[in-house]
Amino acid sequence: MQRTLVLLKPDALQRGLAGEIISRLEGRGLKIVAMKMMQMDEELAKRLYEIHKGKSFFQGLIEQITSSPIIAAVFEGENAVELVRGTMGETDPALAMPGTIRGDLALDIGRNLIHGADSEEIAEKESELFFSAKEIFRLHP
Ligand code: DAT
Ligand code: MG
Repeated sequence: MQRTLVLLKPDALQRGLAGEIISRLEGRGLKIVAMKMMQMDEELAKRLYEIHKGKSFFQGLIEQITSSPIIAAVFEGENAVELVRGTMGETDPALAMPGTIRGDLALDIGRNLIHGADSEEIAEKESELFFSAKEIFRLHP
């Protein structure tokens, strides 16, 4: 069983798409094991997107993700990292396949609705940025 970090970005909440996105992930068999609504500060955003530091879109990315509240969640399931990434679709909604969250619902690359960790190792690091060990639950104790 794998766990992965998911963020519903500001545009997801502003457009009233949180339920739809969560429903699509649950529909793939993924289960919520942690969830919170919060507004990210610049420090957290820069830690999350550290690997993109120096890229042309970095500043805009930090501004967008801190502009308004998000929902952070940890989803659990077989192959959760890949399953979430596949359900999200490509980074650029113009290239994302129909049937994916971004392909069906996102407007453009700067407003692509959802973040998902892209490896198991990164997922663990990212989950620790948003949740303490006590905030991540076991569904079948
Ligand atoms: P993903 O979110 O699919 O993991 P990423 O890690 O490559 O994509 O980039 C993180 C975010 O940065 C992405 O969701 C949107 C933004 N971004 C990436 N490439 C961009 C670009 N060329 N122009 C504008 N924003 C971009
Ligand atoms: Mg990424």
